[in-house]
Amino acid sequence: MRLDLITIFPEYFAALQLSLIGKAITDDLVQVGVRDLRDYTHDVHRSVDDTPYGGGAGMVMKPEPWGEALDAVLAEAPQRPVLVVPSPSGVPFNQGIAEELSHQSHIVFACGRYEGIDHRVIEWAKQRFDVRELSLGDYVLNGGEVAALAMIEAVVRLLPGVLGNPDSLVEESYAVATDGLLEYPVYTKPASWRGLDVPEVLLSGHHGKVAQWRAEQSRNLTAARRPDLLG
Ligand code: 6SD
Repeated sequence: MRLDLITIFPEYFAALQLSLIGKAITDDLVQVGVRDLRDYTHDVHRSVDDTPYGGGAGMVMKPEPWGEALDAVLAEAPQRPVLVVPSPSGVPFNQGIAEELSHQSHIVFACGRYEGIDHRVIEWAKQRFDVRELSLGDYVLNGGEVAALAMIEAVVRLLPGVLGNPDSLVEESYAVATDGLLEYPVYTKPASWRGLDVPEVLLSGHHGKVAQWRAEQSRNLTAARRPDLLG
């Protein structure tokens, strides 16, 4: 999988070198290109923003640097890429979308700042990319970088060979995606810690009772925290 990131803060993506994603890059399961949007400007100030038509607060990202940066990505793209545009007005990102994106060969992330990107960039891009405007959640970030990092982590860990133990993928799709319930609580040694004991059933070695207890915990947690997930 190829990932291209367009941003005015390339340093955010240094974090991709860490942990499992860093290993996936080292192992060449993922190729990452980070482009500084200011490299596609031509004025001395390397301006990427301007005042909004129609007035209002804040600044809007100018279309020209975006056009040139996206042209540069397309010039090296063998096929029509996906363009993910993180936005609080996007479709809510979830495990199902992460799974879909994990089957793509080339994803480009357009990380906006200020009040967003001139809308003509999105309109133009629809002719050349499969554009996905995606929201990380109902809160406002300062830009698309943190949202892109979260989405990349959710996608890359699904690629074959990235997770050490693929059993954890099966268990978790049972817990969060397929079944649609929240994860039951987990424990490790010691069996007693600061006066708090691990639930007896987990020490019993009775696999049927353990499974039953976990299912009940999942159901109760989901009812309390995410009643919207229950049928
Ligand atoms: C202006 C952005 C891009 C600003 C964002 C995405 C979500 N879920 N919250 N906030 C966001 C994305 C904010 O560029």
